[in-house]
Amino acid sequence: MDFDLVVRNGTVVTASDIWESCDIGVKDGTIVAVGPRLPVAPGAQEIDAEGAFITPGGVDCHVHLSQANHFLHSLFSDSYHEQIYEATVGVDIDHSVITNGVVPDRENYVSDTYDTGTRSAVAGGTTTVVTFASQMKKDESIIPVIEDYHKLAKGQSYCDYSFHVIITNPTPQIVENEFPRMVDEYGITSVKLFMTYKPMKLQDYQILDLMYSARKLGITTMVHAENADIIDWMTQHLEEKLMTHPHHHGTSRPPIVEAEATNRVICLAELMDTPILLVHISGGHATKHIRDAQTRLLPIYGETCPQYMFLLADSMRKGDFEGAKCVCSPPIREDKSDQDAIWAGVKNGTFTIVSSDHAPSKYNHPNGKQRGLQHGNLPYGKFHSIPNGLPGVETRVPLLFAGGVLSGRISPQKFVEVTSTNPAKLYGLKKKGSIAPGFDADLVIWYPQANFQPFNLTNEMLHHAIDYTPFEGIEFKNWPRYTIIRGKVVFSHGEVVGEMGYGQYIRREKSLLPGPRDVWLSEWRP
Ligand code: DUC
Ligand code: ZN
Ligand code: ZN
Repeated sequence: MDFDLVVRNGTVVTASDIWESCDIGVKDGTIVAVGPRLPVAPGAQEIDAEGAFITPGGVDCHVHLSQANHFLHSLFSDSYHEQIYEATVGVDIDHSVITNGVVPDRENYVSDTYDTGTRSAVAGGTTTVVTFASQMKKDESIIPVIEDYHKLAKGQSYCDYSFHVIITNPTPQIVENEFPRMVDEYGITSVKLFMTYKPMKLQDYQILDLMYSARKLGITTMVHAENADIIDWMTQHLEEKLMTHPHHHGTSRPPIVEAEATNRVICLAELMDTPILLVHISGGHATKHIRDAQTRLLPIYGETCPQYMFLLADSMRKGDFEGAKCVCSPPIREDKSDQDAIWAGVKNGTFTIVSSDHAPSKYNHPNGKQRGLQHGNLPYGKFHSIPNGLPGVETRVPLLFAGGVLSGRISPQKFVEVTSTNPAKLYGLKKKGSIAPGFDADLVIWYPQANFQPFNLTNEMLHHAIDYTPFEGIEFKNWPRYTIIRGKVVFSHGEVVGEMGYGQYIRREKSLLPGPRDVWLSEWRP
């Protein structure tokens, strides 16, 4: 048969099945055959998987790239400090330091751009990322924002990519006129809203405005659910008691903060009969609200992240300030019972997807985590000034594989479902997320288990532009040996061998998962 590439003798895993001694035939970047002992014409490239697992390339649908400056700064803990509000609201993202997608002065840039972030992605077995284009000025049209992100990403990406749009002000102009263009012209079928952070948060009324239009257009709404007022109130009162060490970021946002907002937005979605995804869920209480809604057959989806599965709040207690490395929102939880509930939610299907929420800022950078030390002279700084977020795009897939599958917590099929198949289905990436004829040949070939020498992760092993990893020291019992995108090897034996610019922009379809049900809470209809 006329293949360009044949991957031989793998243990091929999909979200439903495992086939041993299986070959995969690829032509023009697409999988065209899956089966034992495929016949190969001379000239085709062959890769021997030596019996190892082959899984679909990772699809990470929660990645922040080139959002460094004002965006990350606006993700301070919800401070009541008006000067921070004023410093961030209404300010455009400072893209001026990026020229044609490139940061000339990498040392001085605080986060990952499309080149470094996607290089890191492929080195960890992720073949598609969906990143965020963010409306920052309150009255900003989203069309130039989308164009802006296209310029940042074009020619810069090692893997395939698409965008969600963050909406900070759903004006009638945006939801009625620009949402249809977003879907039709740009192939963007999802938006994210925040219920917290002063510069970003929407009132319930605005959330309904957004959902009304999202429902009509088949858009999936992603929600950052935390109760802003509780966080503000707690932050102020903790500060008065000088309880500002990084770990008090968690004190200011106990699980009920997430649970209340999760329940509230589920109610809004039920009223509007529209599908939502609760992003980066961290606690058992919120997980239960999502589970209950799903049991009532509402189209409510859940996302969690490796930091909530593998870390606990003691990671924020390290040293005077080192805990800042693990400050993210929602916070990593104190109680093992929350972590257990997250794992249970992955196993029982409450969590549709596991994403990285890669939203890094450097630790040793004045505009990175060190901002937390800039106010007052406390050795442990102030948690509310620490930019929120962690790096994790490279570690997500290997962590779930090693710490999930190889440790016996989840099956290989469940691993594929939450890291690849479901993200692709939820966000309308029709040719991604499985190993079957017609799908893009996006593959991860793992090491044969018997040959793999376990190692403890250090940041130097990673390919991002960030000076730390929150997963430092964790043992990995396997790692992607090859990452293949559309039939081309882009990562092999620890080396990124793909080219910047190989990654393509992917226009997305509407979600392939269940949507509106036409079930209403009153006589009202949209
Ligand atoms: N929300 C995100 O989705 N990412 C980074 C921080 C945050 O609050
Ligand atoms: Zn968020
Ligand atoms: Zn995020």
